[in-house]
Amino acid sequence: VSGNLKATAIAHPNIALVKYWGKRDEELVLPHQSSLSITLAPLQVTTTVQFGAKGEEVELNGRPAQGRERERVLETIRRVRGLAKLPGGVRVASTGNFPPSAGLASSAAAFAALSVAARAAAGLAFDVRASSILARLGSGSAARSIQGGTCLWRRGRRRDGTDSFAEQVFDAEHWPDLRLLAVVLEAGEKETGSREGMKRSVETSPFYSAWAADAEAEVPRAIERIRDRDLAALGQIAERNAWRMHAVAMSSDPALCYFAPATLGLVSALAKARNTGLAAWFTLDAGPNPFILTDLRHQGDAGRLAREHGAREVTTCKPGGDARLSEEHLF
Ligand code: 2P0
Repeated sequence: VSGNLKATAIAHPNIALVKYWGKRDEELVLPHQSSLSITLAPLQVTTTVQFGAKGEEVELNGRPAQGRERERVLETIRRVRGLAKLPGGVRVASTGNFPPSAGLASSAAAFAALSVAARAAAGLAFDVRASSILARLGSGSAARSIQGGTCLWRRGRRRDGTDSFAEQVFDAEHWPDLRLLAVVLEAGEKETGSREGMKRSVETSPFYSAWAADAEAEVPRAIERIRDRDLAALGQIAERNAWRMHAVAMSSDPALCYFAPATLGLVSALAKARNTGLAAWFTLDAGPNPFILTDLRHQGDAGRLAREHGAREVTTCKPGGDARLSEEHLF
């Protein structure tokens, strides 16, 4: 891995059950509240980094990265270069096995894979905390994709962010029957990205501080439900946390509504289906495409319900493993 200053890493995205929505420090990507997520297999991003190249070359899904996207990748690279005191240029290539615009948290997997690959290419030892902090600086939710299973991103207290990183609470084998269905109702980029949306909520929602306090208090309760593998109780927490995050978004000025009509249709149908025995709950990030939280026994029925209510695509995910190094370099 070291020696030729090149390394490749693979990381899964994650879905938050208690969500991150709002920064107390935008520069350092420090959240107002802790969040809790499940790492998602088989979705993954593979990234190869090589230091000592000529110039700075960044290729994402087969195309040269442009503008802000390219800049964010190079910021992560420069942090590692500074730590390892490496001269010269860099070459980065990254590819995912799912479309980046489908709302499947691709930035989380991308910055986690980039952080692990860049540190390894620079000859730095693998370190969960350092990797999680580096990933966080690229994109907050990426802090939670360094490890597999259930990950807790503690908000931390320090101004320099050295105590704001994610760690595994339960590994991927803790709950092998858990299923998370990624439901694509609408493809395409959302109008207002998470970064801008959460900033607007912090600055303008009259409910913001209530949101942050409530989410913080939900984290230990959600951890207990996962410990007990209590799907119904966990589903209830996940749904109410998603509703509350969206209530804060909707109460921002101008209002942010990430629901599409089809989102509301599916969410209502899911609530009805639960009355007739379907063990399935939803969660929703900053876009119209929900995830359905269910288990092995109910994944078929939950997937059918999603398709009956407008899903173009349903990808069945389960808890995934840690970000890891690979010998199969992209170049
Ligand atoms: C989450 N989201 O906890 C929440 C729920 C979206 C809704 O983290 O600005 O790409 O790069 O830190 O991590 C998506 O926002 O934002 C996100 P930045 P990020 O997964």
